[in-house]
Amino acid sequence: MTIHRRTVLAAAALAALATVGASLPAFAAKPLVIGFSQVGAESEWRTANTVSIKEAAKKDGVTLKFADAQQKQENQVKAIRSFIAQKVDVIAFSPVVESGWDTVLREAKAAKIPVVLTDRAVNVSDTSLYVTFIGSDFVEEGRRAGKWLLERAAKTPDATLNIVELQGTVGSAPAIDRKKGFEEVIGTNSKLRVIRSQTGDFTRAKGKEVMEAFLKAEGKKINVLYAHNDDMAIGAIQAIEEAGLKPGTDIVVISIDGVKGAFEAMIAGKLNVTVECSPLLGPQLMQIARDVVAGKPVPKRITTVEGVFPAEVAAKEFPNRKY
Ligand code: GZL
Repeated sequence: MTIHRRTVLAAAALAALATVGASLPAFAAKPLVIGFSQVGAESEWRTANTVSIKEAAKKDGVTLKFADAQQKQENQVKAIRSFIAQKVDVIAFSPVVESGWDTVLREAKAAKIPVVLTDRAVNVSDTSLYVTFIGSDFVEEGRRAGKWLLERAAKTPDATLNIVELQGTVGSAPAIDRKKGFEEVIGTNSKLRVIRSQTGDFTRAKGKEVMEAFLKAEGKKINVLYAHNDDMAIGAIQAIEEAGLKPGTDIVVISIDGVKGAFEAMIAGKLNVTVECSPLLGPQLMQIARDVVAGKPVPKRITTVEGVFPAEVAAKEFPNRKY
């Protein structure tokens, strides 16, 4: 049978189905179109998050319009406006910072395009501007980092521990909340003191640069580094070694994400613990987008389940890591 004849027959079959009000077969439904605005490519975590989303879209037959904002809010706003103009079915994004989204999200609402937040939250006056937020509990991640340090400090109860902190991107939900959770826990022990705190913008390069400044200012007074992500910790580890000190021994190193680079640093004895923050949000995002378009109820908040990985378990756990 020629392709033309097959096409005519298929069209006739669909027309017949349509006339009797039958629902079109799955193969005839147009693919779901999702516009996704990604923060950037600033860290191992972000790269793994992008891979998860792109692979899940491909596997799910979703048409993904993907925009990398290079860590600039104005680029995310432009991308969201472009998705509105293209009349995508769902807009999803990981907001680089918490504030400044009300106007563009109102435009999406006026265009009747549902918005799904992934990874990071937004601060908006009207929470109906987004359908749901899929991501980690960053305050809890900060608490877990603090609890690990409390337990370690209990072994030397009389020692004062001077902590330096590498914060994430200024104004971002993970930076704000990881700081909050960590301080909430270490505040219960007056011997634990944050003596320097500055943003490393979640990158290895900036993490190294700021740690060099911390070491220049405080030197051997530093007992602990708390980094809001593994990439900044890995950059800082280079600075610590270049200063002739032993990361993981002379300076205890605590970080968050749980990327492969962190496990390699723990196995090398240079990092003491990483608190997991899973970037593997792709499959959940595709399912939620389908449910939203189908008009199914979805929870306002979907929190990812995560663990804590001290150096002692790194070698055993490493082969199981997916990012
Ligand atoms: C956390 C994510 C953060 C990671 C960083 O969910 O937003 O951004 O911790 C990444 O590695 O850059």
